[in-house]
Amino acid sequence: MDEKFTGRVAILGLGYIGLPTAAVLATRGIEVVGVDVNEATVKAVANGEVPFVEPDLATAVSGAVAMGNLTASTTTPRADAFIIAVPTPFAEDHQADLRHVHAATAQIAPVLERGNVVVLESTSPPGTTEQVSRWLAELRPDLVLPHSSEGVADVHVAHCPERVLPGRIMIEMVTNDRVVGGLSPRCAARAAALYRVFCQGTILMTDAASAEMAKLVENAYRDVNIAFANELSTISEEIGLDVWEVIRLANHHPRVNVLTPGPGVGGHCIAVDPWFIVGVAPDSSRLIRAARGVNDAKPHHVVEQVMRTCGRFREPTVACLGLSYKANIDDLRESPAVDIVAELAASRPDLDIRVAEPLVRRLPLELETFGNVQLQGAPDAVAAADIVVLLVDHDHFRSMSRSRLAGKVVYDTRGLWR
Ligand code: SAJ
Repeated sequence: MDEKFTGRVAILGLGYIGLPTAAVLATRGIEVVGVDVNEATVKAVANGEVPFVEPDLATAVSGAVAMGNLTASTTTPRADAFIIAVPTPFAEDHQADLRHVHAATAQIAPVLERGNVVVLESTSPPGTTEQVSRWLAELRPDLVLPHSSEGVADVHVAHCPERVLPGRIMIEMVTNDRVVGGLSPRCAARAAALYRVFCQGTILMTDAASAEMAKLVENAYRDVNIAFANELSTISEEIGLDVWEVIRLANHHPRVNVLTPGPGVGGHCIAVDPWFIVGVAPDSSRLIRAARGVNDAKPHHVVEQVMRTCGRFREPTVACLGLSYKANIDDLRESPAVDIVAELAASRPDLDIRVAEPLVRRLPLELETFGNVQLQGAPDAVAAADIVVLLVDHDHFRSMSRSRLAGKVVYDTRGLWR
C-alpha cells in the first residue's frame, strides 16, 4: 500500500513553481505555508493575489487563501514537509549558483524535526540534493541525515524536479509524470507520498542524482534540437532556401521531427540547465556546449540580417513584433526578442524602432532607456514601418491581416506568416 501524506507543508520560494505547487496542495486540503524573502510577494499571496500572470493560478490562490489552507510568511514555520523551490541561476563561469538553495536550507534547519521530509524542486546539478543533506547536517548535528551511513536517518531528503510548461502550469502540475529521487529508497517513498496528493501522472522513484540529471537532460534535449533547427535556418538563409519548407518536407518522414527555428532560446530553463551538465563534465559535453553556442548566437544573427535590410532605406522605421520569450505569455525575462531590440537600438541610434507587445503595458527597463524605441499597438507599428520583424508568434499577430504587410520588407523569425 502506498503511504499517505498528512500534515503541514512549507514551500520556500513563491515563484513560478512554488506558488502553483502551494495552491495545488492547498486546494486539495493540505495546510500550506508559502515562504518568501520578498515581502511584497508574501503580502500579495496572503491577500489571495498573484504577483505574475499564469492561467488559472489566480483562482486557485484566492480560493486556497479563502479556504484558510494557504497562508504566507517571510519566516519558515515548523512543518512535516518542506519544498525548496528557489532559483538556481548560473554564475559567470556557467557553474550553478546554489546560494538561494543554501539560504533556504539554512532557514529550514532550525525548525527541522525527526520524521520531516525535505524536497528540493529547484533544477540543480547532480549531487545538490546530497549537498542539501550535508548542509542540514552541519546545522543540526543532533539529527541523522540520509547522506550519512551512520544509523537510520531521522529526516528524509529527496529531489523532485518541476517539469511544467509556463502557460500550462496548473494543468501540467497535476497531469505530468513526476520523477522523485531519494537519497535512500525510504526518502523517495516519503517524498512520493507528498506528490501523490495532487499528481495524477506516474510517480517514478529513483535515486537523487539520477533525478537531478534526468531534469537537466530533458531541457538539454530540447536545447540541442532547437539548435539543430536554428542552424538549419541560417544554412537555408545562406543558400537561399526557405527553412520552413525544408523542415515541413523532412518532417513527413515517420522518424523525423525537426523543431521550429526562432530568434534564439529564451526562458529561465532551457538556456540555463544544459550548462549544469557542461559544468559537471566539461570535456565530454561537446554537443551540449555547441548547441548553447548556436542558440545564443541566433539573436545577433537576426540583428545582422535586419541591419543588412536597413541599408535599402534612407531613414528606416523598423517594427519589432513581440517581446516575450515565447508565444502567448507575458514573460519578458531572458527573452531573445528583448535582446534583439536592445542590440538594434544601441547599434543604430538613427533607427526609428516601433515595438508591439500586446501582452505588456510598458517597455521593460532595458529598452526604456533608448530614445529611439517606442511601444505601440501592432497595427500602428506595422503601418509606420519599412521593415517588419516578427519576433514572437503570438496568436494576436497570426490573426493580423496580411494586407497590412503589403509593400514592407518582412523578416519573420518564427515562420508565422508563411
Ligand atoms: N523554442 C524554439 N523552437 C522550438 C521550441 C522552443 O525556438 O521549437 C524556443 C521558445 O521560443 C523559447 C525557448 O525555446 O524561447 C524555450 O521555450 P519552451 O517552450 O521550449 O520551454 P520553457 O523554457 O518555457 O519550459 C521548459 C520546458 N521543458 C521542456 O519542454 C523539455 C518545461 O517543461 C520545463 O518545466 C521548463 O523548461 C523548466 O522549468 O525547466
